[in-house]
Amino acid sequence: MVREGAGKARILIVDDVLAVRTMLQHVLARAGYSVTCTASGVEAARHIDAEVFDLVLSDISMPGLDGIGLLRKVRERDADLPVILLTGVPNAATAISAVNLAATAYLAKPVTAEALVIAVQRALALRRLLVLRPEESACAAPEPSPSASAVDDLTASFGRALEGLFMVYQPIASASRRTAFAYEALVRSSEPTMAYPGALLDAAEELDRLGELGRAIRRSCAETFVEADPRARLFVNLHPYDLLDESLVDPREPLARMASRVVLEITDRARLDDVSDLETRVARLRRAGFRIAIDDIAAGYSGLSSFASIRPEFVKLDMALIRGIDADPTKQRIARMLAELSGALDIGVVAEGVETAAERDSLISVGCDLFQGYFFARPGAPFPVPRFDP
Ligand code: G
Ligand code: MN
Repeated sequence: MVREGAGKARILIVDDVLAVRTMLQHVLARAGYSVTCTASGVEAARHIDAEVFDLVLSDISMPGLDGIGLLRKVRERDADLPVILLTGVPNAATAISAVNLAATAYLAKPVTAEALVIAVQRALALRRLLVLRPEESACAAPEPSPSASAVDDLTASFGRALEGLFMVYQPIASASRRTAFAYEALVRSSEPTMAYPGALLDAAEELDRLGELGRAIRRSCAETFVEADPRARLFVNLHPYDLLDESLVDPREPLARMASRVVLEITDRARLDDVSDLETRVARLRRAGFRIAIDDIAAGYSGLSSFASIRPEFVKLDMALIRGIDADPTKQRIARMLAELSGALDIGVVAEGVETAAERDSLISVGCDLFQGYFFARPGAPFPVPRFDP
């Protein structure tokens, strides 16, 4: 789990509740980290003064120095040390402080062992990116190469997939205005083995043709979208690779020409860690007139580091957080916190994957207004009309 050669990453755990501390220690030690446990913010601050850590994992509400106070102390000494905050009571006030003090993640308890380890791995990967010299990062083992005939087959299918490429659209509905605020474009292909984005993107990646696929998608979007209601926006998914493609901001490209109506979605799930100078690249997209959405903000890992570094105009809540939210108080608290945090930062919130009226109503009651999901409309030919009743 922990990279060879880098030594064991050192993690400082801070929680005033013994049972939680023990659980965190157990999970992270089993994942291969070197773990130090402390029971208070004050004790943790003393450790940080005396020793070197690679990551701090801290509870927020603790007597004496709380998690936010500890984070502030950490930032006075070290601008980049990853800090993951954990809380049983997610709320906008602590989330805003966490963003402003550049916490790496803000996790709501109870957190699963898997989500915790993923958050820790991501935080450490971000840190590595900041401190690594380029020659050190180029040491991954080469992947076995597929046979020549397999590559030929894939090339042929991918060629057919590009020829048969088309876009479907799913409305993003405003419940208060009862209109389609925007449409998300989703790629499809008439080539049966690559009908959906997963297989299509895998093939493009395998064949090193992601740039070509991205440009074909953007052209197809622009062609169709000229027929949409001029007030509607267009949400378009980007692959992290597209961030490196100059054609995205080339004013001769059709999508760039309609940039003021376009919101580019960058997924919080993808390996954004791989994209160097993400902030500079995002700034270029903004100068070209695009707006930015962070896609797939997840239930376990709320991507606070991307809130802070990208400052998106929109965030999209992942359907894992939406599914069954009407019967799940923890999900409601997280969604409320994200809606309040976004409101305070002037970020629009889109709840994705809404399938029932009960999910919709629960989301309205925690402060959401923009919705996407089968309840409103399935993705379809341009342009499906959202339903609002019952
Ligand atoms: O990763 P991204 O958020 O772009 O994915 C959107 C995908 O989610 C699309 O493939 C779309 O078909 C699917 N989707 C949209 N609405 C719903 C929904 O209400 N339920 C489910 N299960 N999937 C949905
Ligand atoms: Mn999307």
